[in-house]
Amino acid sequence: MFTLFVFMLVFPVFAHAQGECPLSHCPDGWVTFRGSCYYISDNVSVDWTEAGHHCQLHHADLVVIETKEEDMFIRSQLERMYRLSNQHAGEEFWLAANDQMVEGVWTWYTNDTPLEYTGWYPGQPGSEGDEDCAVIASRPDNGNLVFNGWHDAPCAARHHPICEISSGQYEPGVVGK
Ligand SMILES: [Ca+2]
Ligand SMILES: [Ca+2]
Repeated sequence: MFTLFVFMLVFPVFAHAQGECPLSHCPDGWVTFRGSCYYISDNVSVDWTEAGHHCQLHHADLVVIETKEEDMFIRSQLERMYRLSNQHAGEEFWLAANDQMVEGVWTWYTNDTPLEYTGWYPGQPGSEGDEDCAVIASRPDNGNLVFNGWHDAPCAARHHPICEISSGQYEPGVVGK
C-alpha cells in the first residue's frame, strides 16, 4: 500500500520530467497531436482575418502545418468529423498561410516565415483571381468526403477556422473554447 502511495506521488513528476503530456494538456473539446492542441470550428464560417481573430479568442492561432504527419493528422480529423456528411462537400478550412504581401511567396502569418513543408493539391496554388489565403478543401469521392490537399482561396471567402495552440503554449485555466 505504501509502495502504491509513493508511486502515485512520484509518477506524475516522473511523467512530467519525461515530457509526456498530462491528461489536461488541451482544453476540453480540443484534440492533441505531438504536443499541440487543435480545434476545428465547424460551426463558425468567417473570412480569413476573422478566422485568425476567432482563434485568438481561444488563445490560439490559425493552424500552422509544419510536417506531413501534422497535415495527415489534421486531414484525418476532418475526415472523421465529416465522414458521414456528404452534404458538406465543398466546405473549406482556413490555415495560417497567405501570400498577401508578395504574390506567390507563401508565409505563415504567425511568425512571418516562408512555408517549408507544403500540402498543396496538384496544380495549387492556382492564383486564379485574387487568391491569397490557404485552405484545406474537401471533395466528394465515391460517396465519401476526402480532404486531399491545400488550395489558395480568396481571403474574403467564408470558411471554417482550424485553430492550433502550439506545443508549450497552453496554459491551463487560461485557454478555453
Ligand atoms: Ca503546427
Ligand atoms: Ca495569391
